[in-house]
Amino acid sequence: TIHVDYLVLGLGGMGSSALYHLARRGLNVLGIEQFGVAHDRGSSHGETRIIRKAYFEHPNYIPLLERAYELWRELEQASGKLLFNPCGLMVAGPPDGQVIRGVYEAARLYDVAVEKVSSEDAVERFPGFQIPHDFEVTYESEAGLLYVEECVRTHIECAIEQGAQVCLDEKIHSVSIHDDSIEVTTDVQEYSASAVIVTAGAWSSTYLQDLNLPLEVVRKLLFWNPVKQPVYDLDAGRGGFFFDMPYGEFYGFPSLDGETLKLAEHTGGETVVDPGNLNRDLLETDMHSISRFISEVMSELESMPTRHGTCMYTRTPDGHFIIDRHALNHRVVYGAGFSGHGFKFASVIGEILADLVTQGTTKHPINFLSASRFSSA
Ligand code: PYC
Repeated sequence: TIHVDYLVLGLGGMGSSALYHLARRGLNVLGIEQFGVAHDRGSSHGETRIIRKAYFEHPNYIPLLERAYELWRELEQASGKLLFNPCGLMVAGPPDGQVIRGVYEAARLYDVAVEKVSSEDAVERFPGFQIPHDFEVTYESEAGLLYVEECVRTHIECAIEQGAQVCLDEKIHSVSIHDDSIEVTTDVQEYSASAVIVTAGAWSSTYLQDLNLPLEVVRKLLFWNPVKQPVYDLDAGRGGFFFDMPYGEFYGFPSLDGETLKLAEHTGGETVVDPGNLNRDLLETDMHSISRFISEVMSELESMPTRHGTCMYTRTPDGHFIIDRHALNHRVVYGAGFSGHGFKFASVIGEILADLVTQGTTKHPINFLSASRFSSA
C-alpha cells in the first residue's frame, strides 16, 4: 500500500487544479487518473472553453470568477504557457429572457464591463451572424476562451514540478472511508491517505455512492464546421458567441485555424447510464437543432461538420455546482455537478478544494454550492 497525506481522484479540469494547489502548498499529494493527461473521455476536452464574468447563471459566481481569472493568469506566468485568450464574447437573446436579463443583472451588481450593441452596430461588428431582429445583443470585452487541454496539462505539469505524484491509466475499483484514513484500490495497486479530494466528473456518483447526489450525466456533442468566408477568424479579432434561441442555447468560438469553427448546443442531451461506455459516434439526431441554428443564424458556416467530439455534462437539478465535504466523513471533500459551465472556474475550484481538505473551510463564498440545498429535511 502506498501511503500519502492527500489523494486526488480524477485529474480532469478540477482534479488537475486541486493537485496543483495542494502541491504548491508543499503538501504530500498523489493524483490518480483512469485515463491519460488531458484525455478526451470525460468533460474537459475539445480545444476551447468560454470564460466570462457577466454570469447570467447567478451573480454569486462572480467573486469566484474574479479569483479564477487571477489564478489562470498566475498559472500562465508560472508556466510560460498561453492558456487564456481575451477574444471577447457576444451574447444574444430575447430582452426579457433569463440569459440577457442575467447578463445585465450580473454586470450591474458587480460592475462587469458589458456593452449593449445596437442591431445596426451588430451587423458591422459581427459579420456572418443573422441575429433575430427582436434580440438584444451584448458584448463583454474581458470574456474570452481558455485552451482547455493546455490548462489541464499545465496544472498537472506544474503540480509535478512542485512534488506531486501522478498515477495515470489506473481505474479505481473501490474507495473505503474509515475514521482515520481512506483506502483506495485501483486495478494496479492500493493506496491509503489521510484525506481525499474526489473530482471524478461523470464518475462522481460511483465514488460518492453513500451521498446519493442528484446528478444526471448527459451526452453532449461538439462540432467543427467549415467556414465559407473568413468572417469568424480569431486572427481578425472575432470572439465567442452565446445565443438564447427559442429552441435551445447555442455557443461557439472564433475560428482558430481559419478553416473550421467549433460550436455546440448547451441545452439538451440524452442521459448517460454508463460514462465508461459513451456512444461517441455522430448520430443523425445529434444534428437536428445545431443545423437549424446554423441555417438561421450563421450564413457563412457550412451546415455539415467535418469533425465532432463527444463529451459529458454532469448536471444537478438546479444547474449549480456542488462543492462540499462528505457528510459522513470530513476527510473527503468533493466537487461535482458542474453542469456544463464549470471549466472556467477550475483554477479557483482547485484552490477551494485544497482549502476544504486542509482546513475544513475556505474564505471563498461557496455556501450557495453546498449539497445541503438538496436535502429535504
Ligand atoms: O460556460 O459559457 C459557458 C458555456 C457555454 C456552453 C457551455 N458552457
